[in-house]
Amino acid sequence: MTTIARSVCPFDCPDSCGLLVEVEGGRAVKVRGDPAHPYSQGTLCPKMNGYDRTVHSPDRLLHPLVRTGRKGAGEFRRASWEEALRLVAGRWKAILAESGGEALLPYSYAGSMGLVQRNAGMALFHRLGATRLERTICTPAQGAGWSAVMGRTPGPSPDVVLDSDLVVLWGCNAVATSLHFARRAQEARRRGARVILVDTYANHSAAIADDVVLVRPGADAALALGIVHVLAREGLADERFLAAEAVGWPELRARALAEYAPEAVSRVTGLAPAAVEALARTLAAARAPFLRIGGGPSRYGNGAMTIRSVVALAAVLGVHGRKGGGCLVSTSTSAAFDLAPFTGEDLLPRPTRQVSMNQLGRALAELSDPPIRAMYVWGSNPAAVAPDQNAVLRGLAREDLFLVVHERFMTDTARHADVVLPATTSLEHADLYRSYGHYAVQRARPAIPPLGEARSNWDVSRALAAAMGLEEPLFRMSTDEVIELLLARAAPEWVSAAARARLDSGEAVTLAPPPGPRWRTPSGRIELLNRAEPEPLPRYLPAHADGDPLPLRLVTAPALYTLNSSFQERPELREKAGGMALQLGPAEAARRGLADGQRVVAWNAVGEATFVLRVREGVPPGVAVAEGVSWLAHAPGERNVNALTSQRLTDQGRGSTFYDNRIDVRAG
Ligand SMILES: Nc1nc2c(c(=O)[nH]1)N[C@H]1C(S)=C(S)[C@@H](COP(=O)(O)OP(=O)(O)OC[C@H]3O[C@@H](n4cnc5c(=O)[nH]c(N)nc54)[C@H](O)[C@@H]3O)O[C@H]1N2
Ligand SMILES: Nc1nc2c(c(=O)[nH]1)N[C@H]1C(S)=C(S)[C@@H](COP(=O)(O)OP(=O)(O)OC[C@H]3O[C@@H](n4cnc5c(=O)[nH]c(N)nc54)[C@H](O)[C@@H]3O)O[C@H]1N2
Ligand code: SF4
Ligand SMILES: [Mo]
Repeated sequence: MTTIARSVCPFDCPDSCGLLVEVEGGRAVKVRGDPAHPYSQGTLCPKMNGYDRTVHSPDRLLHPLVRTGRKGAGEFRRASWEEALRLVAGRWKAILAESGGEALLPYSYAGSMGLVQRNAGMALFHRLGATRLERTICTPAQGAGWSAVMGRTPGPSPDVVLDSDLVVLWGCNAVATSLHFARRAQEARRRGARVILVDTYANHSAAIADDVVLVRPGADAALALGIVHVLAREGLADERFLAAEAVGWPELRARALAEYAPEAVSRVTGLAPAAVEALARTLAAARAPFLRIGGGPSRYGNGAMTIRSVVALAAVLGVHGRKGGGCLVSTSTSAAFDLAPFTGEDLLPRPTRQVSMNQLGRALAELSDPPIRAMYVWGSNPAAVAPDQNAVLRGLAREDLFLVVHERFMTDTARHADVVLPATTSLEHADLYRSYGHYAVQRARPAIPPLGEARSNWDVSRALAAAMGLEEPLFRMSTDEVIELLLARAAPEWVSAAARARLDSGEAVTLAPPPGPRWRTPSGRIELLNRAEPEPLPRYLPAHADGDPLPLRLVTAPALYTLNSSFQERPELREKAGGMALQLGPAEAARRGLADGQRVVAWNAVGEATFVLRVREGVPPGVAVAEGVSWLAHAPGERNVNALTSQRLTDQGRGSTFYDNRIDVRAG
């Protein structure tokens, strides 16, 4: 007999698609899109079509494991949960007694985006007084750039774009990373809109664009301000909108006119002055431009200022005042929920030290008083995804580091563990999902029972709390009770009683930002000038790699068939992805005597990695592109692209700078 369960895609993707899971005899036999989901409307990306093969993969971890070989060798024996929990609690207690709580480092990110499973370890580690992790690997600089101009103004609904006549994908490979936004952009295009891609190379989204504008990596602030210059000079800014809704236009205008003439911008961006002028005129001529700003331009030493400059440009165009116009960085569903009763900051004995997840290598090597002696990883694969891989791997291989990893698969991180704990997939546990790309939220119940002895993040957290002798009532709550708590504490102006009832029935519910001032900034207007910022006006700042000596800027963008290091358990997706590739344009390849398909080594001061070379027209001179972060087991040189990325941080938000590095390439 086949039953059908509703669920939600748990991955770190703006789409948070609705799923229908066909279940037979406790197995998920097919996963497809839920036509009733208001945003994804029944379609899934190629990764999630086939999620049943991830869930029932022969490589799933099904039992706790204890290390038998040397660190990182991947030799383990099976253990019971009881033994594993006793072992972990015993070691933690000894370390806490000798060195204090800060010797413990939890490391987690977005394996699951569910509010419960994503935050499941927080209360436990707060209670233990552990070192705190700054969860800043993704796009904190993007958020900082938005809020410098827009404060807490909610992002627009992505559906607005359907009425736009000019869609700009600005550093956003929507076809790969937000498929259902790409579909809306295509729908707008069918209705007559023009689509422009502003990126560092012709990525998969070039296929849905009318124009592709290639800008030098890290130079978008100069481009945005150059466009502002042309708008100001030619009287094309939306003066009426600016006079009514913004502060600081005279100041921004003066700066743009003085410093960002197309000729000056050309030197920084690599775009001809005429191209900057043409783009400005196209934007100004549109009735309702919609700018979708991706995370790409924010992952640089100047990332926050770059996003701030593009968000300021959107205001100068007056996009917010028009039907179909808008500027979407992310949506604002996080404001609907109060996680504090669950994450338990109040359990912290004192404000403990914080470590950036972008500087894990440094933390494991350099921290003292106390050094990090134990690490607990869940929902993340730092051996593959964190920058400066050699430093991370050196740290994880430390014989004196007690490493516990809670995982679905034997990742490169899990391989280094002393104790591996098996994790459920999203079909095996309950959760509450919000989205950062639209406004629908949904509650999911388990579709199938846990495989083997796998346990969810929250269940393991509770079990560890019990093994440590912690008695707070929170640690006795079931997952459903936590979901009830989060829903009960949800802001009523976001989640009404009627919405709540629909959520309980498993439906996806589209929330609306509560009524409030149009611009949620201190001045009540859009802040082109913001004196509370370290710099009152947007400007172009150099990126870190501008000072590096090597010739190629390395863009390490997301891949189509993987999501960060996830989905590599699936041979058919690996085959489609075609291996770990480095893309160069024909001129850069020829200059080095390199040919398509050959093995190459990319190198810089941080490290080196081996790739297969792909020679592609869409990659401009001075740029190299590597899509995706491979499992090291599938990497020809046992290092992936993150052996080439650095631990340097963004200008604001202490974010990652994954795209802000230079390399050179030689035959491998
Ligand atoms: N298939 C797939 N989907 C994913 C992911 C994945 O890895 N694969 N990752 C998920 C995650 S964690 C996130 S955060 C989201 C969003 O993931 P993001 O990383 O925010 O992805 P995009 O918004 O597509 O932005 C990447 C694009 O920015 C471009 N870019 C890089 N530097 C610059 C620059 O200086 N200027 C300009 N104009 N463009 C630049 C890159 O070339 C690339 O095309 O996607 C999620 N979805
Ligand atoms: N070079 C380069 N590096 C990057 C990026 C890039 O663009 N370029 N992108 C960066 C970005 S934007 C991000 S957000 C980070 C993401 O980094 P991570 O959040 O570490 O993402 P994943 O690689 O998907 O790893 C998630 C892991 O969680 C596991 N998992 C899934 N569900 C569960 C669960 O319910 N419980 C437990 N315990 N485990 C689970 C999965 O098996 C997987 O191994 O990577 C960053 N790294
Ligand atoms: S598009 Fe994103 S949210 Fe939708 S199924 Fe694919 S990974 Fe999941
Ligand atoms: Mo991310």
